[in-house]
Amino acid sequence: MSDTRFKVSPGGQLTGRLRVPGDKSISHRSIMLGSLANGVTEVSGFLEGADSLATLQAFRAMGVEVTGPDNGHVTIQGVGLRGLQAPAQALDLGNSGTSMRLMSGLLAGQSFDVTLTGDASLSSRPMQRVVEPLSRMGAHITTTHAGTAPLVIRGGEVLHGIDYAMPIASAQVKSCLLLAGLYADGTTCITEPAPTRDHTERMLSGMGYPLRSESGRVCLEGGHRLNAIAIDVPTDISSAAFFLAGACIAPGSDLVLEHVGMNPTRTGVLTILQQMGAAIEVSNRRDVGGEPVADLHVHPAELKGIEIDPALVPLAIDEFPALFVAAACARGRTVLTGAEELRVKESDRIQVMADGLQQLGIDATPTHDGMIIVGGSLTAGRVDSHGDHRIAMAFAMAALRSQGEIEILDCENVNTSFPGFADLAAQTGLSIVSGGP
Ligand code: SPQ
Repeated sequence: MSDTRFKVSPGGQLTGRLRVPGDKSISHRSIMLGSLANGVTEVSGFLEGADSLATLQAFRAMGVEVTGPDNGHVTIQGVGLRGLQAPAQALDLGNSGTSMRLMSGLLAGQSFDVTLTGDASLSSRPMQRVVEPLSRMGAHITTTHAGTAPLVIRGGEVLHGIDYAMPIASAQVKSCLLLAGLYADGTTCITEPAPTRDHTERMLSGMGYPLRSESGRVCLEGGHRLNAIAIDVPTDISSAAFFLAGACIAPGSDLVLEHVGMNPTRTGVLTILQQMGAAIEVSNRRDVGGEPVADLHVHPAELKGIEIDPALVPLAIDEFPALFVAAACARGRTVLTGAEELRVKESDRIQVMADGLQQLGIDATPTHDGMIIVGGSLTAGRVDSHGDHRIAMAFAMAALRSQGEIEILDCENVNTSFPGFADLAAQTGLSIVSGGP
């Protein structure tokens, strides 16, 4: 547990124009695919957070020359699909599930052995979901008895394409198998039970890799090349979500979030907030390098509780901590179902959010696959984020409507996805102090 705590005084409003940091999912993929491309990939808007930096360091450790990040700018000298070198030691991926799951696919096709490790949270997250289909492709990967990291990946195995129907809607599993498919004989096809984020497919296509994608099924053949491109990373809608929820619940707010990634596989948070009655205006829609972006103008609104459509869950999977806070401030009952995946994120986001909301006087009942929240008045209190960046930021925003100070424990990992969160939130109107006990 880290010593970093947030202390947030009650009240305030969020005003002004701001840009949250770059998209985490796209930042990871820019390093991975930029490294495997032929030529020089120039990335702008890269997220300088601990998770994407763990991916960057891992590729440096495999011999890729990466310059930066410098103010979001990264230059990657691509080594081609076969140009990675054996790292001198295990690759430590910190807190980052995306790094571990995507890289396990890509590394299963290399000629060298490699071990992937992570922190306590990452070492408790399920990896069998990638190891099992990769093994079917011919990969050799060992895990702990519990199916968790460290992952020991044996090099020199011949991979074969498979036709895989994913049992869970996971962009990480899909992307992992697509990356393994780059190295496989024949065709790799993946069918998803519901749409999940498609940044890997977009970037592969942008780099000229032939890929077929239609109605929930994506296929590619191994052995083609990736051509380096310029990648302009939009800002992360998952980071914007805290400010969206905050401005919705705080009277007097008037906030513009600029250049937000609006990929339709990520915008479930907007749909859900709008169904709850939020006043969010979308303007200046444009395309940056194959990803849609827009500016979002948010005013406070009287939110109402809703039954969240389970079809929206994968499209808003990382935004539920922020949405739970919005639901706590809404009139009536909000019911979430079909979201059992939240239990295996950086923390058990159902239990940890329910505990924290109850601590703040809200009627929040966790269920096996979601939560029932009855909107009410938030009291002062102390909540434990359990080292989960999104839980820490969500409870910080709750103070906009609480009756007293909210203290949030174990906030260091906010740096994994949103370095500078406390400063940016303070500039925007949140009375937040980050520090030790
Ligand atoms: O990388 P990590 O730790 O798994 O990050 C999270 C997050 O909240 O930042 C999940 F805990 O985002 C995942 C997301 O939940 C990032 C991601 C991706 O970039 O492909 C996909 C989602 O995970 P999954 O398991 O649904 O595929």
